[in-house]
Amino acid sequence: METQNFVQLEERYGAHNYHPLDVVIQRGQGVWVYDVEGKKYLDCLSAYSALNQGHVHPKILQALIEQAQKVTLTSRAFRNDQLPLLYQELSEVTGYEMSLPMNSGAEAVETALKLARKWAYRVKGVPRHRAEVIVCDGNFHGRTISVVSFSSTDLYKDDFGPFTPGFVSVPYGDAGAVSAAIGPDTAAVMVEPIQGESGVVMPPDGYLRQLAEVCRKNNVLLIADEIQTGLGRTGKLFASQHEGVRPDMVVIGKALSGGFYPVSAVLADQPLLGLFQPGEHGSTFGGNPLGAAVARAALRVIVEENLVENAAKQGRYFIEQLAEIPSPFVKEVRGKGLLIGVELKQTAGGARRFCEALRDRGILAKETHEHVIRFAPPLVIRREEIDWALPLIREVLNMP
Ligand code: IF1
Repeated sequence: METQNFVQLEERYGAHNYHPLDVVIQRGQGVWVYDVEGKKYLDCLSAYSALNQGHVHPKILQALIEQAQKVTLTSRAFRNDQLPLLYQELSEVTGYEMSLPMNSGAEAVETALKLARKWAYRVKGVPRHRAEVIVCDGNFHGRTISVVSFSSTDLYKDDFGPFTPGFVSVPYGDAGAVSAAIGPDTAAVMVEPIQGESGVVMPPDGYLRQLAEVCRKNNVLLIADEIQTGLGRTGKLFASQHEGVRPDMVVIGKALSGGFYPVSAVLADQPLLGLFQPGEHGSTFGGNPLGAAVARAALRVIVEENLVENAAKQGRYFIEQLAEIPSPFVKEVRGKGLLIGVELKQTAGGARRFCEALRDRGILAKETHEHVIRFAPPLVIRREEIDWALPLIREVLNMP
């Protein structure tokens, strides 16, 4: 079957909650994917940073196959021999004492919010059902009803009320606004160190450090959503580390499984994660042995292959080179590590047509927020692959 047949089937039988580029991927390896017509593309999206280790990483594949042949799911009614090792290895790699495994990012965000509320009632002494969480305008934390309750994007939210109360949104990048929004019932502040969906929006230097300080002073938890920025993407294991900040809770997902299988987690120390009592929270698949084995291998690859360092190094080069491309359309090139946004001027006519032109030349990138092209290749990318892409990107940024 050809591309158009797959597109037609999808349009006919699938819900239309996406508007994908018309490329039908059949196989992937490392930074490359191949479509059903055998055409090769450099993946510059990495499934929104879930593929930091590259497509079908052989070590993660091996772990998946081996575990799938043994046992895949036990439920948490019983214990399995993979989850304890994942707990231990996550703790060693991240420096947090404990973790709680879920599946999708949104579920892990919900988990962090539940824990923050529980902490507010049981430790801080907030009156029951009054806890508030401060979030930021332009946030993206997932698609569940509670999470879209505090979205500032109409498209994600408008038709899906009634909403979950208990959230206050303040401008992103303004620690003073957070400080002013804190009251006696504030449980937590939840923030993305860089806003991915909003168009790779980088807060001013010092923002996260100031937030951490404001939170500490006011006995409020700091929750970092590192689902997209974490696990090496920005050139540190966590983006919060660029400012030397250690949030009370870190939420991770996406690359925790190297793109094989949904695995997410909340990381925190014992005084916080120890608050959950049996029965209060859970998931059928969360912490299953297949996901745990995959996550263990995915973490090992990040460490053993020095992907954090490579993201820093290649990211510096990629951003530098992109910034040097002369183009009538580019307003700004920004990013950290391999999370890069090229913001176009209004006169460019939107980023979509540039992404389509990139696809035609063998580069897969996705527009975000209409005017930003996001470049976020797998962290295994090498300089020669960036050098292959640069002239093509240059050509596209100079189309009529
Ligand atoms: C989609 C965007 C990226 C996330 C952060 C939580 C989640 C995400 C910081 C939820 C998910 C996704 C999901 C995907 C597109 C995507 C995205 F363009 F919408 F904004 F990455 F930039 N926190 N991000 O970025 O994780 O439940 O999806 O596992 O189509 O919704 P999830």
